[in-house]
Amino acid sequence: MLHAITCAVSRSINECELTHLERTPIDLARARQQHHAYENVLRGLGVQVHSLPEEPGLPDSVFVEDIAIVLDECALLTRPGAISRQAETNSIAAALAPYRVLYQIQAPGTLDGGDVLVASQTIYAGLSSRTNQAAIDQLRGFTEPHGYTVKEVRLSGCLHLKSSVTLVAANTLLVNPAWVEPLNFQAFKMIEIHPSEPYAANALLVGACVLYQPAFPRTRERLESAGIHPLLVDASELGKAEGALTCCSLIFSSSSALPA
Ligand code: CIR
Repeated sequence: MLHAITCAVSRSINECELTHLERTPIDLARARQQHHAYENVLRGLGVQVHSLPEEPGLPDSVFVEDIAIVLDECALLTRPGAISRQAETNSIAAALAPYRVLYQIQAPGTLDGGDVLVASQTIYAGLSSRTNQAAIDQLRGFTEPHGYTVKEVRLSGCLHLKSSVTLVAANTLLVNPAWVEPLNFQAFKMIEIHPSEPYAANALLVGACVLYQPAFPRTRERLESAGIHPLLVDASELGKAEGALTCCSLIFSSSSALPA
């Protein structure tokens, strides 16, 4: 069974962190409606959604992906690169504790989960304005004993690694080559986004299904030509907070729970 941790959109979302976007007003009711629809699509796929209550004082807390890396063997709580987000770890630690042994990134390391792409036993970690070398070294230390290999990836022009590349099938990546060098991922089949849709590389793979935003029709055509027919989920309001689809959940399997 797959689980997803989500967190309701904060009433303070209009005070969110922004790095590459100009601030524009976010309609809270619309953002919440889109977020509920996202949760319902996950439920429709048979995922058990653990929807955490709103955090009024944490504007970016809907973007739970940044707060933990959940592997089959353990979970790693991050130390988010934006100071305003560091208290988000408290509720996520409590939500994950029944399912995984927890580790945590320590200072001076900072890491956002959006910079971490797990593909089978390889973990790609983006060096970004949020994720530093000290944290990637710690990530390596926590995960290599479990058989993972951590590969560092350089980014330019985007917030997180998963703004520029995500999995759309076990062996296929959707990539924006303007933001990340595709040669980093030579083991994969690669679909490039349409250059007119720079934010189009963030898709959410859940089991064998791909969730995708209707805002990127030209890239969607490329997915469909490759035999990938996504379920459409609109996250345009959260996009104004520089979030996308992967950011809004932590998805993991319960088959590897804590040792008895
Ligand atoms: C931030 O800047 O931290 C939030 N406003 C957006 C985070 C989006 N998260 C993600 O892409 N994983």
